Order: sequence, then structure tokens, then C-alpha cells
Amino acid sequence: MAFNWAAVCGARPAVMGVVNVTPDSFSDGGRWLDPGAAVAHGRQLVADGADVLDVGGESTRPGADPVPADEELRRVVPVVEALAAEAGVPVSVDTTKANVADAALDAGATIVNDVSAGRFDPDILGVTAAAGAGYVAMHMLGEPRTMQADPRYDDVVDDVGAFLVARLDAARAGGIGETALAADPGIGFGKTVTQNLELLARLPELIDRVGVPVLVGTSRKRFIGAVLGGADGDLPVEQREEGTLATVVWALDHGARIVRVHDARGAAQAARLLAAMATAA
Ligand code: HH2
Repeated sequence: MAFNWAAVCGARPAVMGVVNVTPDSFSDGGRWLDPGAAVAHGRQLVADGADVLDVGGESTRPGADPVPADEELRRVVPVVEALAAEAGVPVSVDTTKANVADAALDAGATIVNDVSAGRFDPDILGVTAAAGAGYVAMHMLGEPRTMQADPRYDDVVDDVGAFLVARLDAARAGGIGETALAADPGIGFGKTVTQNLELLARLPELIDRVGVPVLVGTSRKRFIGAVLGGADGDLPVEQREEGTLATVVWALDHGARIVRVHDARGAAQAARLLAAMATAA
């Protein structure tokens, strides 16, 4: 059956919990590299309120080098397989490679989260379409190795919006159904602190423009550390949870339908409280 985001985030926004099976992710690299630890972490995220689990085997932090497909497959497939069988929530695979997406979908994933929006390996669109899976098209300026070098836009919201509209059209042309599509401005992917803040400030404009559910991933990212830091520099990654929650509440209150977070508890509680307040008027 074709994937429909409405089943995940139609009635209320969804919390996507991050399972990084990597040695080098920017906030939790190495913690869940062992498959058993990754699966246990996925279970904990669901217990904390995650509605979707996003399993990734390649860090996309600024400056990261690509991971060979066979290594990414080795990291991701067993974890996807175990979580798809037992977690009780949809599992997404965070990859830009068609063969990794294909294997993860075979192993039980039902969503492909593609931070390249089909630019790195265009076959990923056909693979997603053939499986009837959900698809997240994210904006990134160039590639992870160089994206933070000197990011420039005429108007960051217009430029990111135009990119997403074009990439969603490419996904449709690749056969992905309308209900399976979601879009993501790619917070931190080739953006200055100010550009990230402007994307969040003008989120409703972007949401109107793309016309599909929008996912926002701010969790522990550098712009939070930069805003909250002091004379000594950025607030370190392990102290960005409260700041993350502020951005999650903002994103949900400004129309995001999915938030991607490392710690699901606060985001899930925020989503429930926002819904309770919104219906009490
Ligand atoms: N952010 C990261 C990775 N994947 N996918 C989407 N759709 N949106 C995001 O904002 C996003 C993403 C970066 O976070 P993380 O996975 O923790 O880091 P790393 O890439 O270093 O593994």
C-alpha cells in the first residue's frame, strides 16, 4: 500500500527520533555503532514518545567524508530490520544512496529520508517509488564536505523554497505518489546562523510554498549553540537540549508536521501540550 504521511502526522504532528549508527555523528557519534545498542536506543526513543525512527549510517555533519555503500549497508540494515519488526512505529532510513535505500526498504523501512533530495543518486527516487515508500526531500547547499564554506542566498526562504518545489517535482516525475512526499528546509546544511534563524522565523511562508508536510530538524545544531553561547564560544552540543526544545515548540507552532530530534521525550511532551492548548480555546 502506498505510504501516506497523513497516517503519521495528519491528526497531530509527529516526532521522528534519530538513531545514528555511525562513529562520527556530530552529537552522538559512536554511541550506537553497535547494532544491539542502536536497537535498544530506538526502543527507548519510542518509549519516550517517538512516532517514527530515522536510522542513519552516514554522518552528514559539515566537513564529513562520504561512507562507502557496503559499510553503510552493514551499519544500517540489521538495525532497520530489528526496529521494523519490533518497534511498532514506521522506520525511516537516512541515506542518499539508492542501493542502501533499497536494502533498508527490503528490511522493513517504509520511509526514505534523503538529505540530497535525489541529487546525489537519482535512482533513489525510482527505488522509493517502486516500494510505495514515503520520501523526505531536504535542502542542502552543495555537499556536506563543503556546504558551510561560504553559504550565500539571494533570499534564503525563496531560494530554499524554489529548490524544494523543483526537487518535489523530480520526485513526482520519478513516480513517488503525492501523499508520500514531505519536504525539509535542511537546517544547518549550508546555512549561516542567521540564515537558519530566518528559515525558522519565516517557516509558514516555506510551508505554504511547498504544499506537502514539512519536517524540521534543529536538534542540537550549531546555530543553537551560537545563539546561546557566550564570550567563550558556542554552547557545547551536550548542553543544547533546552534550546532544541525551544526550536521544536516554535517549529510545531508555526506549522511543521514532523520534528526530527535526538531526545524524543521533550519534543513528544511539547507536541501533546501544544495540541491540548490549541483545542482548548
Ligand atoms: N539532520 C541531520 C541528518 N539528517 N535529515 C533531515 N530530513 N533533516 C535534518 O535536519 C537532518 C537529517 C544531522 O543530524 P544527525 O543525524 O544527528 O547528525 P550526523 O549527520 O552528523 O549523523
